[in-house]
Amino acid sequence: GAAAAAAARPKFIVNSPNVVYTDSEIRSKYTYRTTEVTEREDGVRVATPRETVYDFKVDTKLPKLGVMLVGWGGNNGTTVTAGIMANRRGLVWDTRNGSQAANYFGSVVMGSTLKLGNDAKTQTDVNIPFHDVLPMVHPNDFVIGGWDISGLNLADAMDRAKVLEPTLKALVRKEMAELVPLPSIYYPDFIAANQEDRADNLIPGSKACTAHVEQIRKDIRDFKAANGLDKVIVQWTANTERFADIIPGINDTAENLLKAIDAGHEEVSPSTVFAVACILEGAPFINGSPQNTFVPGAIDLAEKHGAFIGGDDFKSGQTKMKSALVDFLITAGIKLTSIASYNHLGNNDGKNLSSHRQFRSKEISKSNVVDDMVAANNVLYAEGEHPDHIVVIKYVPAVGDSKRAMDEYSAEIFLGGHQTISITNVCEDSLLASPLIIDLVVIAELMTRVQWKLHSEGAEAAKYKSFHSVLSVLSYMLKAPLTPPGTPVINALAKQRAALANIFRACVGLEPESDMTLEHKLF
Ligand code: NAI
Ligand code: DG6
Repeated sequence: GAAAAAAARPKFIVNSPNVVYTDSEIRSKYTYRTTEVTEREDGVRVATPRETVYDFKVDTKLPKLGVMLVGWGGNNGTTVTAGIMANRRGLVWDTRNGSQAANYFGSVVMGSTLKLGNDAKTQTDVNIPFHDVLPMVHPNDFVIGGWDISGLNLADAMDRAKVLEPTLKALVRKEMAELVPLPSIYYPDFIAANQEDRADNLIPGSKACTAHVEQIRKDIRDFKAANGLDKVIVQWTANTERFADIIPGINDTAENLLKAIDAGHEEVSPSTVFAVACILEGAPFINGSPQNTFVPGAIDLAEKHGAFIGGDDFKSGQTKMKSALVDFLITAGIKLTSIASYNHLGNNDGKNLSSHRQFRSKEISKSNVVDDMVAANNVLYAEGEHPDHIVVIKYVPAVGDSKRAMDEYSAEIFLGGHQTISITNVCEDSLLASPLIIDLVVIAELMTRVQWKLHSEGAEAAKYKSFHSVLSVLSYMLKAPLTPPGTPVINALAKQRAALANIFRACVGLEPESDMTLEHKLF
């Protein structure tokens, strides 16, 4: 609300000639250092340090921010909404283990810190909340709305989800009951047939059309106007859809995609229609499910409109662990030889994924997450060699939202020895995903306020531009990170987090955190 109106006061000041603070901006001059590698004729590699000097500019005025969720009445939608309400109101509720206060555990932005530097006197680390590195919207200030093909109000929908403690539900019930999802678009072929009985809140029409795009755009504009918002970010947390076929002439270019929608082509999914509407409306759109919402035509359209998109598929539990553990094993020089990942869960997501085509989308996003780590280690793996990797998901209604994930990793160690690691991960799926939904919104919003130019382009304000439309900086939160066409995908969790932290450090003119700590080694 009111807190969001003024430019946020920085929580620390960078004392450097390269950093300038104005009433509405932080400007920094930043030298990006890389290493260029070439190969000589005799096969010897030559590594040459390179420098590029950038100017960054961050608009420090925080917008009044709207968040619209597609699939608002689902387990994630209701949980994140109630969770933010609980935090905003500072709620404390009774549980069988005593009283529990609202918190933002599991959110990188709200629950983690980063090292700012060393204390001048003691040389010990000074850590700050991640949220303070740059001015970021506080999730308590989000205005939340959205769409669902099920018309239940959010109080009844949270009962259906069976995620939250009854004592917490009692405290938010009245406010939740006032929230009712907008009707949505439903093309039955894209989600499991077993979802049909909840589809009672629909915009008429069962295939893509321009009227659907226009209705969603209007919904965004109306939500913005009704709540006096400066900006809206839209996130798909609706059912996993099947993959759409990529068809030349239909969804391969922006122009063809728009024509295909207009012609009612059956291969355009609801999530792509939402993406197109958001791109045309200038609302950043993030896909939290695994399907290929961002067909080439959608990416092309985003680039043409300079609109921000991000995806795919929240990386919450098993895969997050995998992208940390596999990175550890392979960078430790241990040869991972197989991963067998079993999941069973009993929520509506599990029900939808019990249908083969929707499972296949999830199988793909869960399976590609180790490729970059394997490819990077040409000591352990020959060209094209890959560990065995299987992903199994089964629907077991009785366990509800409490997802069970069981993983067995096997590896080859010194002199032909074997190491087998088994992990069982049990937790409420939506309590892991909700903080990611928050992080994706906060970071995507921040990225709309960051601009850059080459320092050599001079002081002209007009030269500043935005980051690429595809926000790969969101990769940490996503299982199958979408990256600008032709650029590498990074799945390793530590690298993803370092990119996030170091890009934000660069925006305030600080060097990346190298973890060399020479100050504690050379004296
Ligand atoms: P859910 O099934 O409880 O919620 C999905 C909601 O989307 C339902 O309320 C459904 O009625 C609605 N819906 C379906 N099609 C729609 C459409 N075209 N327009 C508007 N609403 C529509 O599922 P949950 O657990 O909330 O998960 C949501 C998505 O997030 C799933 O695709 C899931 O695979 C994905 N995801 C969840 C993670 C987690 O940890 N919970 C992690 C990674 C991804
Ligand atoms: C079964 O795996 C259901 C899925 O929707 C997952 O729970 C979700 O994708 C989370 O995946 P992960 O691998 O990050 O735990």
